[in-house]
Amino acid sequence: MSRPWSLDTAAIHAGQHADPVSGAVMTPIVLASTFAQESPGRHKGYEYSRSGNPTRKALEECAAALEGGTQGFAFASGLGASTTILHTLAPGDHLLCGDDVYGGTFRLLDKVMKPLGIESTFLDMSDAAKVRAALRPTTRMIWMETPTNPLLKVFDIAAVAEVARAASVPLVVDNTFATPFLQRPLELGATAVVHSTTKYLNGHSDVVGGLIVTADAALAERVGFLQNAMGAVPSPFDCYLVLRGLKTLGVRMRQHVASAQLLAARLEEHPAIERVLYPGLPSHAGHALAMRQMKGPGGMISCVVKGGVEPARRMLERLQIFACAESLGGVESLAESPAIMTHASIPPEQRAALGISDGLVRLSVGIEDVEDLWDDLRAALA
Ligand code: P1T
Repeated sequence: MSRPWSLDTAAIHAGQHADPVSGAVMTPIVLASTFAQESPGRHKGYEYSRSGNPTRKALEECAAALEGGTQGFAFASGLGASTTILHTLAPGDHLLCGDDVYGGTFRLLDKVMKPLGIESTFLDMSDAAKVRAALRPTTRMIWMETPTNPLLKVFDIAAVAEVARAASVPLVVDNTFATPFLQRPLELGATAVVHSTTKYLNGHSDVVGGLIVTADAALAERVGFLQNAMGAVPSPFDCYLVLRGLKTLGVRMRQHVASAQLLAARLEEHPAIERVLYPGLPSHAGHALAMRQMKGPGGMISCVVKGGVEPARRMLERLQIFACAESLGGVESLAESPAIMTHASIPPEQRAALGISDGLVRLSVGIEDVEDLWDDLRAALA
């Protein structure tokens, strides 16, 4: 075939082959921790399951195809993936990070990497010139989420990638919120993509996992070494579940986007809501960029409930279909308070400076019937 597979086809077939022994069309879950060698050092490509596992390999190849990279690496959690790629840095290195990131990523940089001698500067990356100005002679990595968690800011990947390229520094994009169906950072010049597969890629809220994908051979070699040397690898069963979830990523994302778009527009009109943050709304500061950079504005909505923390808490208590829970990206709808839950590890002054107010509610719009979801939101806000 001359044309490369579209993402819907790659999600179902890339890295996956009928089992040569039985003909099974689904990737077997190979639970073996170790693999027999014909003679010491002579084997079928697998020695020990931390170093490599056939089920994991299928997931890694599928993820690499979806992101347009050459190599994928699977991890036991999104933070496991982040921790591993951050260990390509050395003491004395500096990292530039987008100012709005998952609370756990902030905590990893501030409480784990900083004591190891890797300092981070957090800044709004809306203006690539400010990113350039913030570079230090010791800057060795630029990191961003877009859309960001939880404020759904949209940053220009190509513009920041150009700054990174000129400085010979890798740009790492956490593509968890967008997924490769909506945004392909490597095509826009990013060096690597990281994911929490816990979210949309698995999509069913029954796995904690992570991924790194890159097309940079030197980085891939280093990450492959660290994956084995640091050992934050996922179980074969979890790899199987993510691989299974990936098959429906396209259909799920189309529904997440359609439903979120409708609910965001209705919430914006609701008298109990002060502000809606959703890249698909013309009122959003990053709307034009999102329309250009993404195939759809995603399934996440953040909104500020009028009156602050107490009305927001009441809303979260009253919701019936939306579960009040951390995480996102599953088929079921979730709602949460970033200030109390996912971003509590960010100091209150910093949260306030960023605009993560106590009345902020983050919605992960699932694929239930959208009118049922709207009735649920309306009743909770009444
Ligand atoms: O939870 P884990 O699989 O380790 O992934 C961490 C992570 C990384 N990047 C982004 C953008 C994330 O949102 C997360 C995890 N986030 C949540 C649990 C949350 O509710 O926001």
